[in-house]
Amino acid sequence: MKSKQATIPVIFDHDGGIDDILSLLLTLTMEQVDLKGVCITPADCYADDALVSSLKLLTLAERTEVPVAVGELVGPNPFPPEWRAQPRICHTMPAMLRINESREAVSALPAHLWLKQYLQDTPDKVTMVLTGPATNLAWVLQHYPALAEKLQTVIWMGGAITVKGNVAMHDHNGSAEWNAYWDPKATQALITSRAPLLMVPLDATNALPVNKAFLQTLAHTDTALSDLAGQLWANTVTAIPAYEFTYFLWDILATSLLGLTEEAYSVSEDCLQVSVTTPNAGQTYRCSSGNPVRWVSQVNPQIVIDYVINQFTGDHKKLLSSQNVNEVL
Ligand code: AGV
Ligand code: CA
Repeated sequence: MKSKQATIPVIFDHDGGIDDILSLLLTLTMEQVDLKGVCITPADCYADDALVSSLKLLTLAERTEVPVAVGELVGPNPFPPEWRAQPRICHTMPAMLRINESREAVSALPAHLWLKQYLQDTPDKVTMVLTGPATNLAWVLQHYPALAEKLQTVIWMGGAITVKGNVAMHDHNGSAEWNAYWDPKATQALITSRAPLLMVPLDATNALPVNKAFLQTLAHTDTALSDLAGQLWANTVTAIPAYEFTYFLWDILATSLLGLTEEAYSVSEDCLQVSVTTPNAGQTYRCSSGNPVRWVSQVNPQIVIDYVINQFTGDHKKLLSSQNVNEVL
């Protein structure tokens, strides 16, 4: 990864969950990130909600020229409707309702075709951050494998390699992570592709629960931006099934890799395989031969938490400085 000072062109493909929306907000606080486009995968959300929330945040950050493309490809294993409905809250909170979102840069193309076109046209390599299933990028890599050369790094939140998964379905043995399970063939296509992948699996994110201590620390920074983030996170504490802090910094960790220094995490490299059949569809497991894949195996939780809270405090940033947020909100 480039140094923190260099500009990183980034395409952000998310699936509209509350932490996906928080992750988009996080990228907008990063001065080194040059956001080139936002793709939406209609997985852990309903696409309309994800679109409105994305547009509101881009409007807030005065980045209304950033293209947003809505995905139309879907995986075979849908997310529970209760989870998909939950993120509507993101654009229904007063602070978000007050933002009059611009629709000027909504793409007429579905996300997979917009992404193909962007990669074909760009002379420069781009980093992708995927915080949902890899369906859009997998389609591009399957139909246009040479476009892998346009990718600097693909950071993907997904998979569970040496730990148990988080899928609890009647026909599943619990070994898969949800983003990998939603579209197991896309997961397989990504992992076996020539794309320079850096996976962020549950192995890494399990060390980062969104607990009361984290929310309390964020709340005490007491800025307009940290309040917006804290209110979004507050809506996750009733996440089904546990009703208490079952959320983790899943997508947030993946996004933070754009800004974290290497002391914050360690990377392993292994050959990985993906199951595409029951009862372990979407399981990502190590094997003895195949394509080596880099994955984040450990994090220093305190460094990650300090980084995230500092970004959301916002008073040292030009974009989304506390003052700016107060004016817009
Ligand atoms: O498996 C983690 C992924 C992340 O991309 N998502 C949520 C994050 O956006 C699926 C998920 C797992 N458990 C969930 C999830 C829960 N309790 N509620 C909503 N989504
Ligand atoms: Ca997600």
